[in-house]
Amino acid sequence: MQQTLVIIKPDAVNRCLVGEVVKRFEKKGLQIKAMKMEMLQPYILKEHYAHLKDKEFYEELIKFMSKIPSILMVLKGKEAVSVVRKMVGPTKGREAPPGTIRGDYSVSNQSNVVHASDSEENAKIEIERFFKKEEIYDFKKMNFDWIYSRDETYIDKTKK
Ligand code: IDP
Ligand code: MG
Repeated sequence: MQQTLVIIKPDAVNRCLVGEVVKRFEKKGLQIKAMKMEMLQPYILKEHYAHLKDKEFYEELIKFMSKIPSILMVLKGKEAVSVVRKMVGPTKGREAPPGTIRGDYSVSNQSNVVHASDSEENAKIEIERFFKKEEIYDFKKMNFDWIYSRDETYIDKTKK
């Protein structure tokens, strides 16, 4: 099974959308392995958004993301990275289709409610960036047997 990083961004925290967003991931069947509230500091955000450092909106993005606390989560599930990205939708809120989190709750390019890792490789890097090992809990999710078929859970048992 895969793990992925989700950040419920300051706009969503300020707009009281935390429960709404968490509910969607839980209902989908993803396992919450870690969750915390944190005031993200500019140094870590600069690292996290390094791929955008030449964009004109970069400084503004760092300010927005460090203004008030965010909620950070590690979610686990089969192909969790792409499952979560599909649920989140494309970057720009106005273009994101209804039914996606951004499509339902954002009309902005910047204030788009959630961050989600875009590849398995980046998920690993991002989880390490924001979470200590001991903040991520390893426990058997009771209903995985009902969420996946036998073969899906069997294959993954070897990988954990
Ligand atoms: P992603 O969040 O969908 O992976 P990225 O291109 O990695 O999109 O951009 C990271 C974040 O930068 C976006 O989620 C959004 O908050 C912000 N951003 C992206 N494009 C724009 C823009 O054109 N104007 C303002 N902010 C932007
Ligand atoms: Mg991105």
